[in-house]
Amino acid sequence: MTDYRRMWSDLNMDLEKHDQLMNALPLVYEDVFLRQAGRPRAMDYFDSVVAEIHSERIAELQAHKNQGGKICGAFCVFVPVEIARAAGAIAVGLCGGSQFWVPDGEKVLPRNLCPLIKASVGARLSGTCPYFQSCDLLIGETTCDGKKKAWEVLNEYAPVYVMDLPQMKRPRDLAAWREETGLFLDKMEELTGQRVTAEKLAVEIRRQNRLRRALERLYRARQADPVPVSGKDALLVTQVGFYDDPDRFIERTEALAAEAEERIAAGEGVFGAGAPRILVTGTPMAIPNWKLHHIIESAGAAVVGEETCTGTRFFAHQVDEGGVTLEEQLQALAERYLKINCSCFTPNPGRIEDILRLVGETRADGVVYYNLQFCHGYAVEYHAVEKALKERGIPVMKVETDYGEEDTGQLSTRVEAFIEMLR
Ligand code: BJ8
Repeated sequence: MTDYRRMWSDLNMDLEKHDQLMNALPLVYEDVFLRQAGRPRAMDYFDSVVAEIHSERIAELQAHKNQGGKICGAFCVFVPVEIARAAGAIAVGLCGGSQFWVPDGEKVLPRNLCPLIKASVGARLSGTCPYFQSCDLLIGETTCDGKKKAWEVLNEYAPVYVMDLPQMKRPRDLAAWREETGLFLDKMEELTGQRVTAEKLAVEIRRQNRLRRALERLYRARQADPVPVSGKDALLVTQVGFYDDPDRFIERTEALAAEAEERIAAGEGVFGAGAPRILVTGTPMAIPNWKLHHIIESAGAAVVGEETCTGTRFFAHQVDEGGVTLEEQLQALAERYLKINCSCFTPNPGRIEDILRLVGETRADGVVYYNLQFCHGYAVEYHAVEKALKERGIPVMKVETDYGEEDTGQLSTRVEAFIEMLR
């Protein structure tokens, strides 16, 4: 038995089923990523992270645990990872993006539920995700109804702590979220047995701000024409940012952004100058969900930005670094996180403002509204987004899909027609 198989076995994983999952990945990855022409050299690192997705990073998590450290897993960009890290824990993102996990999720959840939720729960139930198996605590949150209720089911299999996110953005909601942020700090201290000091929290606030800035630098590079990095590669980078070692990730993302800037200076790109430019907005795309980007870019358009939680909602806005006391830092954290414009808020005008601004910044020719099936919040919010875009003459199309491949042909036809219209 190789060391990694022993590690997975020690994590109580279903090795046979896990083999099935991992056997499919290299083929898909080659088709979606490695066949792209003219990729930046700095993408090699992210390719290697995916190649070792269930081995090297998991070994790092286990080394942390062997030294008495704790691991916590989150499903939403509202969870302030700075606090978990300041308490000595490693935080990883756990959202499931694979159809492989959906059938196991459907054993305990309704079939007519968002695939992200079914896959996330299925990943835990199937014993095939070493990130889930490594976690000492799962962090849920009260965003959409599906997730909120799924925590109750998931809690039968692993301990879940739920953060209560307000659904409006009034001053009293910010006060409630500030209080919730403090309770999360208490919970993290209880989990790890370590005190969160203002000094430690300041270090983690600066670290996560650097990580956001690195992603933002890459995002800005994509505003050039020709675009120096594909949307698929940029999406992959953000997905990796949810579970990689943060310092290493910052270094490698900055290297990629620097290479992208060199390409811009040299007039080089991965698509020809003048290729149609698409802004994607909507529900998150958890790894390995690359379906829509692959369809768009296979049709010859470049995805130049994502107004999603695996895009700008992950890295927009810095936490104010001026806080000296824990009180001030918690307030700054609460304020930054409550700026995220998820459709679970009502009303949610900030998201429309963001989309309009991003269309301008990215010089997008059109918008593709990505809606995971049965995600009602984003589905209903399409009405207001479509209205705002149409009023300004910005073409938009809505894509509602799941993780399956059955509709790929039909979606490709629709996307191709949309892109043809943009040309
Ligand atoms: S902040 S988008 S990560 S909640 S797609 S599970 S909303 S039914 S993932 Fe999300 Fe946080 Fe909001 Fe972002 Fe529900 Fe919709 Fe599924 Fe979703």
